[in-house]
Amino acid sequence: MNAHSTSESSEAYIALGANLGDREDTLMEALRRLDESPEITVLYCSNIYETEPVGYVDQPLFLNMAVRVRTNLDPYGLLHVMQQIEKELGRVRHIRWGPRTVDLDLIWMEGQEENTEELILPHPRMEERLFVLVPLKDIVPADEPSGLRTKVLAAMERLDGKEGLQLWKTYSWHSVSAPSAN
Ligand code: PH2
Ligand code: MG
Ligand code: MG
Repeated sequence: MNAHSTSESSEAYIALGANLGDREDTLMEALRRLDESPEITVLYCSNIYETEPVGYVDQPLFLNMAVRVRTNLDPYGLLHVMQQIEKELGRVRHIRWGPRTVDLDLIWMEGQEENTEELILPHPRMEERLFVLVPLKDIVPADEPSGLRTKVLAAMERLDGKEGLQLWKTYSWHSVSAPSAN
């Protein structure tokens, strides 16, 4: 237990993106490290999509995916683990929305709303980004109690065709040590 541990676990969704180096390898390493964190279990992974850069457009194509985790950490504890993984995998921040080895964004967490300098939940731009919504759609169940799936589908419809995105690899999660991809 640490200061950010809670007695009950909850589910959270994390979006991942990479556009420098061996992108797929970096995403897999990030998943492995998340799952190896003592208080985080990766439950489901989306497919991997190759996406055109949004925001700052003069940069390489991204690979994007999303994962659903279960954790005993509170939102800040989870965020700190994610930031540590970004750091370990060599992320250097140069340009806002610019190229990155790996980016982990906390998108949504069961029962949590935050609005601080450090963290806004749900993620304020999730509904504007197909590269977040399309992977989420793969892993948010229809019966998710807060209606997240309906929100994702409605936002996707509004954005239809506005961002370049294509399936890169179908992916199904079994265990990190033996990812099954085809
Ligand atoms: N991340 C950004 C800015 N632009 N574009 C794509 N396609 N994918 C991303 O993950 C991404 C982006 C800021 O984090
Ligand atoms: Mg981001
Ligand atoms: Mg980020």
